[in-house]
Amino acid sequence: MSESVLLRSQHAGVLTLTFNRPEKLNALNVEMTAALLEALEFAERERAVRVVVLRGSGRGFSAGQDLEEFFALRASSSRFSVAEHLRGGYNLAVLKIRSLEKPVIAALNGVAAGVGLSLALACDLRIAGDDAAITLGFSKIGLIPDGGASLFLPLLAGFGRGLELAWTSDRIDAHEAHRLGLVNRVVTAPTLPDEAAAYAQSFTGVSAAALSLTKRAFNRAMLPHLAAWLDEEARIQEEAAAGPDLAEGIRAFAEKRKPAFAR
Ligand code: T3D
Repeated sequence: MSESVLLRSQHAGVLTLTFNRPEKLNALNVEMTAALLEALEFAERERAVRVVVLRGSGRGFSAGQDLEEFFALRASSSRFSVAEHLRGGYNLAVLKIRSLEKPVIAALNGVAAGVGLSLALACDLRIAGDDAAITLGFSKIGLIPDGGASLFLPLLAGFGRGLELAWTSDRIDAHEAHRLGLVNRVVTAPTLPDEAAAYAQSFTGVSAAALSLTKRAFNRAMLPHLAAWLDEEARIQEEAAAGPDLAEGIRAFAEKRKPAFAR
């Protein structure tokens, strides 16, 4: 039997979920997204789970949507809709991360890109190894930041810097991400697993009611229209995906060259 694409481990109130497709830099596919949703639902139900940590195995957190799978899905049916793909997968995961009334912490090792980064930005807190590298990546394939990144990125980094990162897909390191407010803490790369566990553990000593009600209050204050925005973001992504740049962007990625966009 093949190993699970999402590993679960639970210790002293902390549920750790590990993206596990290291050979693909933990690129997200339908199976992994479904497993993530199921694990978040488990975390919601299970009283013994006080904090959730999301991490990646191997040398990265996640490289975003699996472009090979995405290409195959698009090719498999003329009725394939990017908006529906987002609404039925990543957007549900983002909504679940936000509605889960327990801290959800992303532990960033190596690269976080595309919708992998979006999921990290939707988490409550982020701790990064000093080997972490962040890149939006969407613009390189003619897309807009999705999975809530068009909201969480400007919220955390500010409008101008967020827009610049989204447009350029510039790769920034952990210290720059910290300076911009995209991550809460930076630790040396080898210590990340232990530091993330200790960080998560520290919240098990805080009143669970205070944690959950504070998260609810922040959500209501800052993200009152999250569900509606994710829906609209998906609609705009559909528009982006309808142009010729997406196909060229994906081809260029597969051929390991720079894209040559038509316009
Ligand atoms: O409907 C919808 O859901 C649309 C939603 C889209 C959401 C998105 O996430 S769009 C953005 C998708 N992600 C990207 O465009 C990022 C693509 N990856 C990269 O740009 C680079 O891999 C990284 C900057 C992330 C890391 O670069 P590097 O040099 O450290 O690693 P690498 O050599 O490029 O990648 C290592 C392997 O992982 C490589 O495979 P190989 O050649 O060794 O067999 C590479 O092809 C594979 N890989 C990396 N990213 C993806 C991937 N395979 C599939 N999908 C990927 N996203």
